[in-house]
Amino acid sequence: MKMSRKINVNLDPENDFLYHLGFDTNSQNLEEMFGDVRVVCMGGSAHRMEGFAHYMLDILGYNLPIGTKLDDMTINAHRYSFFKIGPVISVSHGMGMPSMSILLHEMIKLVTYAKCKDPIFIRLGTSGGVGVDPGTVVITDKAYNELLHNVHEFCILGKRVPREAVFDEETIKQLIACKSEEDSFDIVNGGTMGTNDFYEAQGRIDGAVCDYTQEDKLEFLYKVQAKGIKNIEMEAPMFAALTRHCGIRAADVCVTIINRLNGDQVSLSPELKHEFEMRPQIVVGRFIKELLSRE
Ligand code: R2B
Ligand code: URA
Repeated sequence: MKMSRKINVNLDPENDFLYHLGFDTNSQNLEEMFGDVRVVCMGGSAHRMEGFAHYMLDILGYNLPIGTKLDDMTINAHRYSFFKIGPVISVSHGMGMPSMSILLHEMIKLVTYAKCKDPIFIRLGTSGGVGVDPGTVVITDKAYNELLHNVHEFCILGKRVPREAVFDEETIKQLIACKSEEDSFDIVNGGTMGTNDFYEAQGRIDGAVCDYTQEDKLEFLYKVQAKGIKNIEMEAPMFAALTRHCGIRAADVCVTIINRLNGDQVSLSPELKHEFEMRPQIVVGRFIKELLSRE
């Protein structure tokens, strides 16, 4: 199914500054720079997304000319870290919806100005599992806000605006099909709750303050689980809603680093953290290889 792209009619394609990326349509030819992009991969940490860029370089079998290295193309903007590996972009989005939404607005404008054909946006993240084993990869179908509604609700011009927060069905199916018999981890499909805070909004009792009991927390987490929600993170509703609103295919692929029904503290060894963080990369890497092999 072809998605139809909806974009702001106020934009001047000849004169737009993607301020937080440090690109502009005035002095740069974005079509020449990015017209070949098929997949935009985003993740919270700059370090992880640089690692993913190297991983993609490796699995796509690209060789950099001797004496060169992968450079952060947005280094002068000092906000996100951004790498291009052939038709793949790997860019960090920081933590939470405000940070990711700024990146997303500018990335959607970038792929539009660059005339990219049906680009796919994927978030590779970490999350807290709800009744699933740590290390499980969750591919989100519906995103839920902190009130457990399947919308992203935020304020525009002093009014609450709810937007549908659903990811692209076809992309989800294709990502699930990337499971291999040899994998030592599960891939599950389900709901994801996205919150505006890591501690109280996720019902943790180990923040700097906590005005509820362990029993209140578990009552809430069981309610979350009963909705079909498999994990909790901090970006899914906004990501699903903004991409859907613009007609961009998107998917959220997150590994769980804790089962929240068993506790709050994340105490993984650096080795296990790295192993878990590689899992979304492995799945998305297979998805991209398969996509490019079909084209
Ligand atoms: C998952 O991990 C981060 C918080 O630790 C946040 O960006 C998220 O969604
Ligand atoms: N990221 C979150 O937002 N929550 C968790 O519990 C783990 C990672």
